[in-house]
Amino acid sequence: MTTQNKEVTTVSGADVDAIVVGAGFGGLYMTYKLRNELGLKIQSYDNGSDVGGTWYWNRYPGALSDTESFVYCFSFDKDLLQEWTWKNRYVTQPEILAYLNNFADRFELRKHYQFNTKVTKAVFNESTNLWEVETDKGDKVTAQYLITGLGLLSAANKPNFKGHDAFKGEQYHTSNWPRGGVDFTGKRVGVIGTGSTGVQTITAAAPSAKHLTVFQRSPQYSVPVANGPMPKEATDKIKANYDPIWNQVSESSLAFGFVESEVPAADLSEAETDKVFEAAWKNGGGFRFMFETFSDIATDIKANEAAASFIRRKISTIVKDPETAAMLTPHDIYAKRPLCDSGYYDTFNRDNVSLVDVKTNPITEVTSSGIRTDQGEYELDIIIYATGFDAVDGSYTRLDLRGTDGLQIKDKWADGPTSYLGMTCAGFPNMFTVLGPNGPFTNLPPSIETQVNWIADFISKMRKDKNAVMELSLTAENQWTATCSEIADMTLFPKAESWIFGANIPGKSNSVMFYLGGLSNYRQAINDEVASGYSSFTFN
Ligand code: FAD
Ligand code: NA7
Repeated sequence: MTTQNKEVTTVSGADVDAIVVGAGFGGLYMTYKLRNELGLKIQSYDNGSDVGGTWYWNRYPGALSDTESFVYCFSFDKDLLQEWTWKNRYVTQPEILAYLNNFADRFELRKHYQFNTKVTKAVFNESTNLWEVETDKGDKVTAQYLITGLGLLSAANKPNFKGHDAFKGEQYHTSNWPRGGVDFTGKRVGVIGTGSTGVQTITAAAPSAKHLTVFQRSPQYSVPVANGPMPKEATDKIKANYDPIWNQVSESSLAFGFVESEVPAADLSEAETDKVFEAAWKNGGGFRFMFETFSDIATDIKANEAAASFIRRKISTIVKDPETAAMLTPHDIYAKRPLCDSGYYDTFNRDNVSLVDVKTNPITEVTSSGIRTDQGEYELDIIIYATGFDAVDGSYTRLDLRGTDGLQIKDKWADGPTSYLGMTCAGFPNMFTVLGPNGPFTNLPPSIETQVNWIADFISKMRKDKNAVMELSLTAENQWTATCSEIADMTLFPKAESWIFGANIPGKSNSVMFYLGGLSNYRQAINDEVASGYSSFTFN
């Protein structure tokens, strides 16, 4: 596959037509669309030293996608779908990174990137109608369009524990893991955090550490994924059926590659629901456990309790020490992002693993030799922060990003981030956000592809019509935010405190950050905007 070398034209006196920030799924595909298909002159940046985004940074042990491999990829290149063979049912971090590297090579995308470069400032100049972008390497570049693929889980949340700099051992955040890996052999390792990342890290690190201490603030519900090699026959079947597979994905809500249940659990007996849950658990339920078994686990409190109760009983069966089992058992609603694991609860049966409750006894400080709570000090050689992300808007509010009238994005979003369709923002002309706030909550590559295609079509239309500027109406943005809130309120997700609503960051406004209406309805909404002649926008 070669790059299409279409003629490059730069409009409006800008240095380049478009600046793309990010080299994950979003930034790479945007770069491909704008350069290879539309022939725009572009400059792309990433602060990593190479492509991969999430999968470049999150190299912690056990890092695995919770989406099955056959749909954690791009769908547009039918040849690539046939040529690329996934090794396992769920994709490990090295395999996804290899896939994205191959994607960048295939379309010769690296030459459009400047790596090791952080975009620090982007200001819209109203007199020239151009974005003026600055980087930490001293670049100053102007462009008609600014397209951000900053990632919704890329700004790390590292709690500022008293004394954290005094620790004499090694300390790492999972999202900035050393490229050469970390050797746990003979080491006393402490992991803070038991979300998706913590669960994966703990399970993978336990066998090699001398001792692993898990600092748990909130226990969570987790379901095994039963990862393993993809049998050749299964791969062949998928490859022969990719057209219907992608049709099903785009017509589904979650885009996870399975048919979501339409059967409610609320009126069934415990014996009836348990039978279905047991089968899902055995087959490696993962996300399927919440969404393929029954239709109402995320919306009906009784159905939710049936699923939660099943997982609680599993914990008490798997974990041998009753005190540890009790600490690991959540009693709240099952409405955070569902966790998937590869033997998490069983890990606590190991002699070298212990659990510390830091909700009852919070971490008071990091000392030179470990972690201290009111209960005492835990001596450690390595501290791992699996404490998550300032999700969705975090990578925007950490930037000096200004629209018209000097409006700073962090001020605009002080009460919670807003957008129209997750892709455009009032007061920020000619800026497009891939996976911006209030975009779809799904398996993400299909949503990324959908958004990038829409943005590329939007830019094509503007070029065809010789528009210099697009500006979104605030009314459209407010309506979209209201729609996202209304849909979220129909689910149980706002009732749980998690990053999905910004509740994990102290002081952050707790607000809706996703469109929970599903990919199919989302596609309808963005197509309606096009069909209306982009009526939510004004053009000059
Ligand atoms: P990213 O991959 O996050 O890329 C953003 C890039 O932008 C990064 O490289 C970052 O360094 C760069 N960047 C940000 N700000 C700047 C700046 N100012 N200047 C320069 N560069 C900048 N999603 C799923 O659908 N299924 C899963 O199973 C799944 N598992 C996940 C597991 C982990 C551990 C994590 C962290 C995320 C997971 N996700 C999963 C979400 C995942 O982030 C998306 O699937 C997808 O990779 C996002 O791609 P992206 O291009 O939008 O962002
Ligand atoms: P999460 O889901 O936000 O989990 C972070 C964990 O860290 C969670 O257990 C937190 O406890 C814990 N945490 C955070 N701050 C502290 C402090 N100060 N003290 C103790 N414990 C703390 O992040 P993940 O990285 O696991 O997952 C986020 C997404 O990224 C996920 O969807 C993956 O796909 C990748 P809490 O629950 O807040 O009590």
